[in-house]
Amino acid sequence: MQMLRKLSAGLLLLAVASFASTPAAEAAGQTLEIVKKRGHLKCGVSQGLPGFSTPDNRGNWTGIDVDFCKAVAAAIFNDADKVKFTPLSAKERFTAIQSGEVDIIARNTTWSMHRDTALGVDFPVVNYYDGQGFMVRADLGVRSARDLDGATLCTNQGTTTELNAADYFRSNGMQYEIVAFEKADESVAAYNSGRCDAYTTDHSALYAQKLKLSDPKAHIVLPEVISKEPLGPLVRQGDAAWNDLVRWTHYATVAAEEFGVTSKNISEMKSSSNPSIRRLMGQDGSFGDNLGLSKQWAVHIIRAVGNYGEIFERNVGVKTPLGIKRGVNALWTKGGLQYAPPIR
Ligand SMILES: N[C@@H](CCC(=O)N[C@@H](CS)C(=O)NCC(=O)O)C(=O)O
Repeated sequence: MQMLRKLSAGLLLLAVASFASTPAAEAAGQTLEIVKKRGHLKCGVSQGLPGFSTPDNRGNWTGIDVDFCKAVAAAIFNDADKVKFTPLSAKERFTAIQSGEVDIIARNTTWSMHRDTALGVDFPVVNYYDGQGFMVRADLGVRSARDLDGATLCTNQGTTTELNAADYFRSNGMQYEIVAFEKADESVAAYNSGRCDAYTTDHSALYAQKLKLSDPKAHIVLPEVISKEPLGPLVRQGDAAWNDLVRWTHYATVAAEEFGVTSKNISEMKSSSNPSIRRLMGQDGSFGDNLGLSKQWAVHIIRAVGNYGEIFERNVGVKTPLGIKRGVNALWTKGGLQYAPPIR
């Protein structure tokens, strides 16, 4: 009995301690209420990655990940500007979400099993399917990653890149050396100055960082994709409603693209008789209410940032300096992986 009492007291203590030590425990299940009360969303982004999250010289942020947070702000406030951006290094990002410093991170972050299960965070959805690659100076004469035996690689600390490189070189019986910097600009500068033979990171980031080199045309991205890097927003673990809101914010933009709803035709689309479009627009059903939002949540998102295709093309597409093709990020109906579960 004594034993049992001790045990249950111990368990209670453990439960209290683990609740108290849960980062921002008071926010569990209440992130949306806290954000609404505060009047803006706190969004963690990169320290500057063109096409994904980058500030201009007046401090205005743009990019796919920036648009993701703007979309969440639009869904909540019908105002895409109600968001404050916090630049975070790759290493800092997990602590920032765990501690409650930000409500969401949209920072070209790979959803991996370790991160999802061991870091107290959740990955609601993938907003950009990517994979790791290499960039080299064209005059190095290397045209395939298989020619990188003995190379020195520049990369960033706290990213998935080091382990992927280790796996790739080991499984191909190749030698390499890696130099990892905390700040992305340090690794770009080191590569630019010739400190490394290759720069390795996500393919999208290679295209982005290439723009920062003194002579971008003198560098090529090698064809190999050596890993899976499903990039997406992350939230603190333990708030399923917030997780839903973030997930469906992305799916609203994908569904809009599937149905041909754009930021330009959204007003006409509101009177569509297509039942799927009517549900997305909040004309039928109570999908917004179920998320704790207004009926027109998706209209607010699409009006502010557009559908997924518009977001992609505006920030990283073939007409931007990054010049990335839709590839695996095309809609599933066009051979890609972007697929929204039904809104019904
Ligand atoms: N997707 C990978 C890599 C993400 C990453 O941080 N990449 C660096 C290298 S390009 C970066 O985004 N730097 C921009 C910055 O730190 O501002 C991960 O989640 O670990």
